[in-house]
Amino acid sequence: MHNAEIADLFDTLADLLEIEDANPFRIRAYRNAALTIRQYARSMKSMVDAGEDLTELPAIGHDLAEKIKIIVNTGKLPLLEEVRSRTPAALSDLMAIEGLGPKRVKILYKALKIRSLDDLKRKAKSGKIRELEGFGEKTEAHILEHIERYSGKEKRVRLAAAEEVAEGLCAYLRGIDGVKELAVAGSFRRRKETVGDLDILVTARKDSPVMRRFAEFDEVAEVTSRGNTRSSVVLRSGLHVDLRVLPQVSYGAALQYFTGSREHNIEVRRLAVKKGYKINEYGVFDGDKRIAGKTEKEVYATVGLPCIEPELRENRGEIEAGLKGKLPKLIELKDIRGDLHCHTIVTDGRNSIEEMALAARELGYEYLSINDHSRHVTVAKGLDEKRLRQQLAEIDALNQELDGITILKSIEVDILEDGKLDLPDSVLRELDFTVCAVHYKFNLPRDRQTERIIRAMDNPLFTILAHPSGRLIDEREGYDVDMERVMLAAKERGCHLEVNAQPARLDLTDIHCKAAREIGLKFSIATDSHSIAGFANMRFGIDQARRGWLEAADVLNTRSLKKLKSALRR
Ligand code: DGT
Ligand code: CA
Ligand code: CA
Repeated sequence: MHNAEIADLFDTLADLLEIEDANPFRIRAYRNAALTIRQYARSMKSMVDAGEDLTELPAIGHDLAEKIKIIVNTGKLPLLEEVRSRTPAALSDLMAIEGLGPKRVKILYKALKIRSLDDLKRKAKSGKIRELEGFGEKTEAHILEHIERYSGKEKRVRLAAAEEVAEGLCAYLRGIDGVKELAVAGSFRRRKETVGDLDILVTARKDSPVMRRFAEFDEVAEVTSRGNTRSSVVLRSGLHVDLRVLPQVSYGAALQYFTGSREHNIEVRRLAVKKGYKINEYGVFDGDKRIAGKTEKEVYATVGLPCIEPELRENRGEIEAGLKGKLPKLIELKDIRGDLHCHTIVTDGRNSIEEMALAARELGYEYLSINDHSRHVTVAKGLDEKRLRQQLAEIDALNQELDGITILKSIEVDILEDGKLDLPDSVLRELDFTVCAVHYKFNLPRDRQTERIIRAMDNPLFTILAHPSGRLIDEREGYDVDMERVMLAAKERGCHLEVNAQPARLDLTDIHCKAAREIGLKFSIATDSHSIAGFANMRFGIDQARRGWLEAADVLNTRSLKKLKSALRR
């Protein structure tokens, strides 16, 4: 049992109890325990095996310590089984729908008596969902779309996890005799935060055994279909993979078609039809004549478009922008000059300030800010004023000593429930800038959560709002907040937003990123690293930012140190 699995059990328990209207304090206790366990550096199992006292961990009392022991020893949480036995099994299916947390599932369960996905689908189709408070037409459409997807029983996988699987598989396929070109298309290529399945395209010599060998890949659990040009398998990890073998003349057309999104392709086809052409995965045709197909670029050119970056292909305005020659020049990883959010061993990280700084220098960064937690957050050892000052002195000393990297003084300071920041202005004023975050009281009503954040921004020492929605992909819904109001308030006050690059966060979302850019906000793309290994996540933040149409100029940490400092001043 890994910590993440133990944490999942407690989170599931909390979700079900919330649906049952159990005591909110109890629910909170289980959620806090899950949080502690998930981010704890040592494994619960090793601590239990060594007979260590788990009650020393934050948020873990005797009762929870006992439950953890039972989980470690039996793999099960009896209380969860009990609660499960008295609630419909479909509740966890409902909860698995993106955007439906316990709060909304509870409403569906209580108000509409929904007991299964089929129930939900029927009610959504008859327009009953939109009438519920806090739902609306958009959510209803979203729910339907997801049920259709889930009915193929595929589970969405985080991009970073899919990538690990894809790397091994692609290396294997590339090594097969006669394979020429290979690409992973679909949502993976669009760098969507989760993928439903992998869509792999290859071109190969006629006699290549690629199809046979694909089915023989080590990690294949089941071959669901097999043909000469297309096969599908399910891997042991649960990920579905489609492989298509294409003629070279169609490679670009297929890449375009299978990269999608479907919504984007519909618009591209509309343009082709307007010009009297036919477009499909084999090429663009004028009558019987293929006029494009080898490369994506020539496919787009036939409909009067430049080659649109895969991350933009969501039919969110890229077609219009492309026709007008107004596509953004998207940010790239190499534009990044430093990281503006990381933790050290002083709070819940694993490395010292110096180790973090040296690793950042190794990456070619000009600067790195240190953003340990303030005291209110549930991690142990949050900084108070005195310990923050000690850290600042250490940073001064390191800056004297180290060449080639500047350590910036910062913090990840909690936004308290009343909108105050967790440390006095007198010490915050000594920092280069602040990163401010909501870590608790996720369940405030929308208005109060929104007010809380805006009040915090009223403080002129507030610089960047960290992981603005608070969601964890696949684990936890964000808090309920009016993001547009938060964005407008940030703009008015000269505050900035973070694009958190942790694969489980990717927060801001792509859509919010784009909206914020349109408002004129600036962004920090930051890894929130808890060890030097975490810096490698920057590229996932870049992916998300690109999906949000960001250019280098929109992003603070593409600037030189001097320009960064002036941009961070309010
Ligand atoms: P996913 O797998 O759910 O994360 O999302 P995608 O975008 O990878 O979707 P998938 O795997 O169903 O199909 C891959 C691409 O193939 C999709 O983005 C667009 C294209 N495609 C699939 N079916 C259709 C279709 O019926 N019409 C059009 N125009 N394109 C399609
Ligand atoms: Ca796919
Ligand atoms: Ca597919």
